[in-house]
Amino acid sequence: MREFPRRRTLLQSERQRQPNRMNTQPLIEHLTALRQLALAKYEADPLPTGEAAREALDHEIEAQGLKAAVADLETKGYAVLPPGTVKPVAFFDELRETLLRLAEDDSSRNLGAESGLGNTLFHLLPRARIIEEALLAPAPLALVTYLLGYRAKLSQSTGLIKDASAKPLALHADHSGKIPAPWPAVAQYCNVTWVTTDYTRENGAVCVWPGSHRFCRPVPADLVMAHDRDEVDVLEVPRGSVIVWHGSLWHGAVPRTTGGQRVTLVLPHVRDHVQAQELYWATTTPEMVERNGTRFCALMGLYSAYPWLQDGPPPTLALSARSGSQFE
Ligand SMILES: O=C(O)CCC(=O)C(=O)O
Ligand SMILES: [Fe+2]
Repeated sequence: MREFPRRRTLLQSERQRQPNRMNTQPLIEHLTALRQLALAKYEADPLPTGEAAREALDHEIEAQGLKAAVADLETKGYAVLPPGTVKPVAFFDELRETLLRLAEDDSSRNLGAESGLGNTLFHLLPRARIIEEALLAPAPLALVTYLLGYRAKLSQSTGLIKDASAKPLALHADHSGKIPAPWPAVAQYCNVTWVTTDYTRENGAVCVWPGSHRFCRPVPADLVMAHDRDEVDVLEVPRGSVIVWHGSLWHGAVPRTTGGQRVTLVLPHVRDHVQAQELYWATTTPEMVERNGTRFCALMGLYSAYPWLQDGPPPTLALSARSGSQFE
């Protein structure tokens, strides 16, 4: 007896909410249009699947001279691509100037000086074409493929600008706070760091605990400020270098003790099934898809099985990583 009026009240309040309910049609149309374009790209130039993915990657590694870098990823958990191997140093200079210009007019909610990350600029890809060029640079992209497969997605495009007072960045693994431990041996997340100002100890370089990606565990609380331990190496690498690391690698940054700025572009990626930190399909335009290839569409998440709205699973569903191959 008392149930009936209560249900009515619920229905009424639901109806009252209806006028304010978000109209998802424009989102559905945006995503469908992007996926249709991405589908056409895929039909013209498909991504490898299953065992063919491993073979295609082997060829890329060979052709680009990345065998030593791959060995470093396996044994140390990171690899450094030295100046001149990814892009000319002038490209890194342009990248630095772009990041500094973008910082003048940036709405990112800053993480604060205490975080050790410095002035942090988020979601830069739509803001400058040079970020797109960096994203598609073949050598680091091949290492991303090695760690996360051909359907890896861009997770963040972030500028880090550290001034003279930048604090140390606590040792951590990028899988921390994202994936429950023990972590699988196969990376779920990887970091591609573009070094646009020399990394020295004084300049607050990144430091790493080589081999720690094999621990498959977060950094224990008593080691998060262990930057000075013997096991930790400071990566003193010149501007023009790119560093790639496995999401389980323990790393941080030493404090800055010199003037000027340390300027870095960070392009973390995730596996197909992992949610990217930034919502790339929302800012991906048809023009961006048109001017790029299949790989770019994958990086934007356009072949991922998810997300969907009332329209249900996308027409690209069968193109997501499905075979179980770690390189797919
Ligand atoms: O460049 C740095 O200070 C390290 C940033 C970091 O930990 C990361 O990008 O994962
Ligand atoms: Fe990190």
